[in-house]
Amino acid sequence: MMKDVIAIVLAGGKGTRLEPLTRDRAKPAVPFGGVYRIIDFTLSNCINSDLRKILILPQYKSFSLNRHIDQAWKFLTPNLGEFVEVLPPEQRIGEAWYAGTADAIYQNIFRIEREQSRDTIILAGDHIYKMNYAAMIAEHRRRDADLTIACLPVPRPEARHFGVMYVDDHQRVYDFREKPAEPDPMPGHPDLALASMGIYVFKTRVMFELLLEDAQRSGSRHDFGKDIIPPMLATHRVFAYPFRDENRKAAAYWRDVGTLDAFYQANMDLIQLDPFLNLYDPSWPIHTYQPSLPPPKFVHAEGNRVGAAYNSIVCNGSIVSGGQVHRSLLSPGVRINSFATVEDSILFEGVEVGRHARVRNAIIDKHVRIPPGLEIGTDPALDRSRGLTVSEGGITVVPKDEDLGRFAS
Ligand code: ADQ
Ligand code: ADP
Repeated sequence: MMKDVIAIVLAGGKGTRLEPLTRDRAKPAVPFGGVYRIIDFTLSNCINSDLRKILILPQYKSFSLNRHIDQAWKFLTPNLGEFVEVLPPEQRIGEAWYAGTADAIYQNIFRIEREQSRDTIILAGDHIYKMNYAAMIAEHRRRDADLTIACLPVPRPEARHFGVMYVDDHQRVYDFREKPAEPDPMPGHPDLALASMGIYVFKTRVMFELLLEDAQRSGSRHDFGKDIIPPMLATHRVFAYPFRDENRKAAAYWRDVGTLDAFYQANMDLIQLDPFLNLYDPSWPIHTYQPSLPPPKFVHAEGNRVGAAYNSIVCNGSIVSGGQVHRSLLSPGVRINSFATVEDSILFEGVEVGRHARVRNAIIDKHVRIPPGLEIGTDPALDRSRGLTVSEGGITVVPKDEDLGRFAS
């Protein structure tokens, strides 16, 4: 059944609120969970749902994303009609990028048409969750829907960041408001509102008709939530699909990692004793590219210093030698030297923490060297005065290739 469905992953968000992690990479390409990039979760959902025709539409700074897709996602078999393709916006003169989400798809209509797929599923490349899209597509077909929108209840104050939907007893959507200032509650649940997850299954033919109309309409922002969905409710069959989590935990897990604090927290969620998102479930593997690196090593160094990591994830190529790591995530190729401590932090690939250095409540981007004795994240005001970004939640972020040598004593 999934052979006549094409998946389109929108990967073009600017990711301004994730600065400086998105300074030179697209948001879906930001490293996550040690060995992954954010987009790996959506792409793994596709593969695990047997969707194997995948187009990715990036927009900004897509070099790092392209490289990752090439390295990690080229295992599909073109001979069987399977593909993962990255389609950056046609480079025109000036600033004419994709205008909105609908325009990104409209501009690639010819590529999509070639597949002659019955349905199209539109996904975001920047959410962390596990979902079986095949079940959603089956329900879409059973109802003969023109559009099916995945949704989940969220606390009402948060709902203003989402498209909010109102459904009847048969899950038919009769109202949709993109990011309303005062979202109305769900019937019977005064504290909740029904949020769109930005996951859409369209009958491909209907989607084409709507996109062609929208392209002609003056004043349209060419955005699904603002311009396509609300006017089609009266004329088409639009249904809600309540999110079903494949994570097999009590509470459904879906995170938009759009801010530094949300990104930090979602990473930390992985290292809980009973993690909110389980990476170790063989029935729902998360695929990625992993370079050939030696296994992680823990060294009991000179002066009886134990090198150890507690309640942490430590990736290949890392060496913890005479330093201590607590509640942290060490990506591939990290070095922790003697007398150093790392607590509640995320260290990206190739980070080195010098002797007697201390890292707390921090995100350290690729290849940063923390000089011996330096403290990062122990005093947010000091970090701000050093010109580093400190999130609202008090997480210090050290950008890629930052030279911290000037702060060392
Ligand atoms: P937002 O995520 O705020 O809300 P938007 O900024 O349009 O909406 O982003 C949707 C997805 O498309 C993101 O993955 C983004 O990276 C990507 N994207 C944005 N502009 C793009 C472009 N021009 N080209 C390619 N990709 C682009 C949306 C819906 C809400 C819904 C939330 C759920 O509009 O109704 O509630 O997603 O997170
Ligand atoms: P990531 O840190 O996400 O793994 P890459 O290392 O692939 O990303 O590079 C991300 C971005 O950094 C690229 O888009 C490129 O602009 C910039 N970059 C990487 N290496 C170089 C280089 N040697 N010279 C100039 N720019 C580079």
